Amino acid sequence: MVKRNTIAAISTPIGAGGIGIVRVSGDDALDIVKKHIVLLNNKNNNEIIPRMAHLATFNAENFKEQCIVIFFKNPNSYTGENLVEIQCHGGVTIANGILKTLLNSGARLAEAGEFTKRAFLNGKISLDKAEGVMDMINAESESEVKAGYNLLNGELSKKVKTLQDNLTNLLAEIEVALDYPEHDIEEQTSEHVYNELLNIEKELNNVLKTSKTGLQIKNGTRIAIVGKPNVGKSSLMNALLNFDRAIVTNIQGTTRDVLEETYVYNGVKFVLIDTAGVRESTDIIEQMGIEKSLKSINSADVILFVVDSSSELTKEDLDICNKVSDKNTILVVNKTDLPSKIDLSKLQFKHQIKLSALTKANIDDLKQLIYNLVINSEVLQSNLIITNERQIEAIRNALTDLNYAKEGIKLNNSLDLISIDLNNLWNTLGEITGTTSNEEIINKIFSNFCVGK
Ligand SMILES: Nc1nc2c(ncn2[C@@H]2O[C@H](COP(=O)(O)OP(=O)(O)OP(=O)(O)O)[C@@H](O)[C@H]2O)c(=O)[nH]1
Ligand SMILES: [Mg+2]
Repeated sequence: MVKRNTIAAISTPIGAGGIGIVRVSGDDALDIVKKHIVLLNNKNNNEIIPRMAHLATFNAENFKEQCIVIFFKNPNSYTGENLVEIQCHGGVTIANGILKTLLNSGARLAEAGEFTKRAFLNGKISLDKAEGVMDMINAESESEVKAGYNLLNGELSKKVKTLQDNLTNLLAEIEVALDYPEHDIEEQTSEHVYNELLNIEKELNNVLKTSKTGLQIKNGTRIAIVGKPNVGKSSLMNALLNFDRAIVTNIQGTTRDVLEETYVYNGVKFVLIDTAGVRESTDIIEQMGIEKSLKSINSADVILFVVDSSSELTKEDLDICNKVSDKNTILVVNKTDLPSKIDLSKLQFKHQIKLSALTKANIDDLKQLIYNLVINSEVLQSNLIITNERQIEAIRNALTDLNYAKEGIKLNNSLDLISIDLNNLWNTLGEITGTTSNEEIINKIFSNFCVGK
């Protein structure tokens, strides 16, 4: 293992809380911590036994603290190095004081994500697993936690490893064919390699297919609420969120700017976008708002086209209808608590719901309808969903290399050349798990992690 200097950081959020954790990792981690602690139960001559929780007094520069010290001896630790965790009382000052004392005793402050980066560099964790950890920490919904956990659990790593092993076998097969030209099995070998490449392609495409749902899980499905003024768009936003986020009045043109807010339904994140009511207007501010409303129609995954059931349809409704009819639209017939005056025959939409934003009747049905419309529950149940842009890109690159290899075989290239293509593919697959990634990429990925992780 490469000798690296010892790093320290606070791993818990800064603020009042039950406990705070300061982590120290590196060859000298235990020696540095030992300078400042006295074990309270000194049966073993102040000896710190790995993986045992020791109650200790920590003598910080300007105060004393009672804490729990746990030592993980290399290589059996998160980072693969000697690692000490000091669990102190929560709050801003205590953990900071302990950290400061350690920094003045030979440790240096860890960079963002440096503990996990060391885990990666020491072979404890692959890049996709590390990204899984980060996805879990940043998750805003349970489906993101699940997807992150599956990465951490090695679902992607295992798949990549199997594909790489397949390639290794093919390379060995080519080697044999080249070593024994008298057996005349080149053509047969090429054909076998081609068929195996088709299998690998299928596997990669299956993984890639999950990324549509994966990105929806990560970024949230964008739902634009559109309609003419006063039909109850902002009321619908508030009803879906279950709190008063948007201003509601009976004045037409109340909403001027685009408002965004997130909600989670069935463990999946949705981003609601309330927009200004679309109509002809001479008011310059309102015009700008309306322009944004029209733009959001094009950028949303789902459109809730809201009409008011208590009044007759107008030209404004029909104009908006034309703009949303070729999109993924749900017709929302609002204000059903009032007597109906609307003739819906002019509005033909595959998905339609009648509700009242005021009484909240059928609001949950709308949430379910949106969910069913955009979430592929089969993918959601599967144990591997790709949510990460870098991983998606790496899989795409592997598919490009694979295509290149296939083309080579079709052109009757020699087995020598085919073996070069297979090697390239093997390396590109390695970028998914990080085994063949360059330092610059690795540094960039870990710099997005938080300090202390
Ligand atoms: N009876 C009844 N009134 C509603 C319902 N939904 C909204 N309203 C009323 O309709 C009026 C307009 O509601 P908003 O939510 O501000 O309408 P909007 O579509 O956002 O209007 P703009 O922002 O002007 O485009 C308010 O007085 C609401 O209380 C409903 O389901 N039933
Ligand atoms: Mg509004």
